[in-house]
Amino acid sequence: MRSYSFTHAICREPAETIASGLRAEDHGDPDLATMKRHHAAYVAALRGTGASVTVLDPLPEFPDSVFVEDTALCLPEGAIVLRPGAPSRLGESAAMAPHLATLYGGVERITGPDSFIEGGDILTTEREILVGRSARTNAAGVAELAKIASGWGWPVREVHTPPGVLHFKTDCSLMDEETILATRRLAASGCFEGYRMIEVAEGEEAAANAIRFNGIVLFAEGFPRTRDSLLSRGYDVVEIGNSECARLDGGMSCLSLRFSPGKD
Ligand code: CIR
Repeated sequence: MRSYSFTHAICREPAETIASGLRAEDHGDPDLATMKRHHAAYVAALRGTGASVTVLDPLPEFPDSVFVEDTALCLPEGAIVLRPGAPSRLGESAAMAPHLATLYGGVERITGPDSFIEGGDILTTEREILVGRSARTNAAGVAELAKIASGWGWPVREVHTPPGVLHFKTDCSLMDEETILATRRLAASGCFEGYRMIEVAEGEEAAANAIRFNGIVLFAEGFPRTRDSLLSRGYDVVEIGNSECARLDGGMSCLSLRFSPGKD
């Protein structure tokens, strides 16, 4: 399954400047030592599936650089280096590009000066790529991405990230080739027609940002009703502490790029 079977992942250690990371609302600064502990558990869970996981050195000049997902879209056919819409994060993509170029033998890039797109707004399913327009991802960014990905045979569908929500995937995740976990507000928008839906429990909206990675679902700790609903459907759920990333609007998907270079 190309949408959740992966041979590789890339993560980046949180930097000592993490407390300067972006956030929509201030709930206090993250604690670096706790975040590092959670990050190590996350990396161990990815590695536990047999994938080769590269952990890059911290980049103190970019406080949000632990959230590597926003820098690129990685497909079996190639990697596309993105242009984050947050000005303080633009340079993170350039720092990621050489690592992807080594693994893929080259990369594509979003280049338009007015094109912005972040990986958190991109959900790759088995049959298509959904991209949510948001405060970070604009029409020009989606159009550039669509041109490259459609050349590789991927349908790209533009959808909308709910107002006030950071990224499209803040509110949804792929569980398997036909199933999506989502908040009620996003599921109600109708963008998942044709998929089987699992709604997160009311009051557990932050549980919607999970990741299916090979045989497991990495899932933020602290959302027991949604966790039990996934367990009862047979998913192998691995809970990971997310208290510190959550202070910066981050979740499970943001912490890795997941891919299988060169498979088609
Ligand atoms: C930001 O606001 O850009 C970071 N503090 C959080 C990024 C989370 N990334 C993601 O969900 N893909």
